[in-house]
Amino acid sequence: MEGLVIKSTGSWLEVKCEGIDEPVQCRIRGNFRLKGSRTTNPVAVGDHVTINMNDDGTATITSIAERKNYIIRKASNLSKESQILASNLDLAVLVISLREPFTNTTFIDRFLATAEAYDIPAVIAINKIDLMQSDEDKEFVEAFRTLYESIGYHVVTMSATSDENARGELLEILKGKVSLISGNSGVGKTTIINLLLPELSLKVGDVSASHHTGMHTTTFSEMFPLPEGGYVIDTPGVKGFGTIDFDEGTASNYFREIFAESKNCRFNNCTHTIEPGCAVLKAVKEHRISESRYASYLSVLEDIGEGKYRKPY
Ligand SMILES: Nc1nc2c(ncn2[C@@H]2O[C@H](COP(=O)(O)OP(=O)(O)O)[C@@H](O)[C@H]2O)c(=O)[nH]1
Ligand SMILES: [Mg+2]
Ligand SMILES: [Zn+2]
Repeated sequence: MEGLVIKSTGSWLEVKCEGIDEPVQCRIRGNFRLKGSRTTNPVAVGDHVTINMNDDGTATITSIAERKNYIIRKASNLSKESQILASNLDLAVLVISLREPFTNTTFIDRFLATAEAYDIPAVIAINKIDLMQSDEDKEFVEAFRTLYESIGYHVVTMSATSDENARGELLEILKGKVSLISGNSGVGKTTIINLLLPELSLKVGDVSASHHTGMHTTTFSEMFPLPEGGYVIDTPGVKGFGTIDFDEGTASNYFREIFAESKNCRFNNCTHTIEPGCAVLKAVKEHRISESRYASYLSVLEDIGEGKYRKPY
């Protein structure tokens, strides 16, 4: 039988199968190992698996389908092993707010770059738009939208607490997809998840509360089904995606407009910092690439210099 892993607690995995209402409790076959994998969990939320039913109603996972993408975090700071948080994501939604709190562009751009590196389409949801009602604030929101739309990102504005259409507008984007909801603390993620999953609202609260205590030992991740089809993912203790192995040579590949412009640089290995004939520097000077985006790119380079972006594998 085939199914989708919707919850992982380490030793037990819940698998949703077509035609069965309740998820099936599964274990992994003892000798099950992914070739070459250095992850602590061979099967993750979002995996498509084949299971064999046991007599007691539980089942054994016997194989896992190839993943189209996945997100990981290192099992611990010192560990070389990493944990797969979720796989086969269709979308990463970055929830931000421009007031209470203000999400800075460095955070946004790093998130978007990481999503590019993981090969996951990203959408920016500007929440708390009800706090941005003066002419000046409205202009700021539009400038923000224009910046990210010009790079090719889908931007939605919303108010999770005061706009009756917010749920419907979000569903347009989320329906039928497996989506990760991310963003800084306080921007409204929990409010949004409760809006999307009214019947599960208590449960969502419980789960996130338990994450604080049992982060590394209990639940890895969970997918919540949308009544309209699709799933939203709640991953414990993850603000964004964690680290990724950016390196000096490839970091610019994940900044779309910088990557596009870099094809015109004189040198193939241009880092777009001091090189003569750098098309990226020229584009920044001529305001075709935004200064804030370029600053975010530089901040990634600086981290590489300090070794903050270690290889996660
Ligand atoms: N004004 C305003 N407040 C909001 C909105 N969405 C959420 N909030 C409030 O922001 C605070 C943080 O929300 P929460 O969902 O806990 O954020 P999280 O940390 O991202 O999960 C709560 O007091 C919410 O009521 C919004 O659209 N407008
Ligand atoms: Mg929250
Ligand atoms: Zn260059």
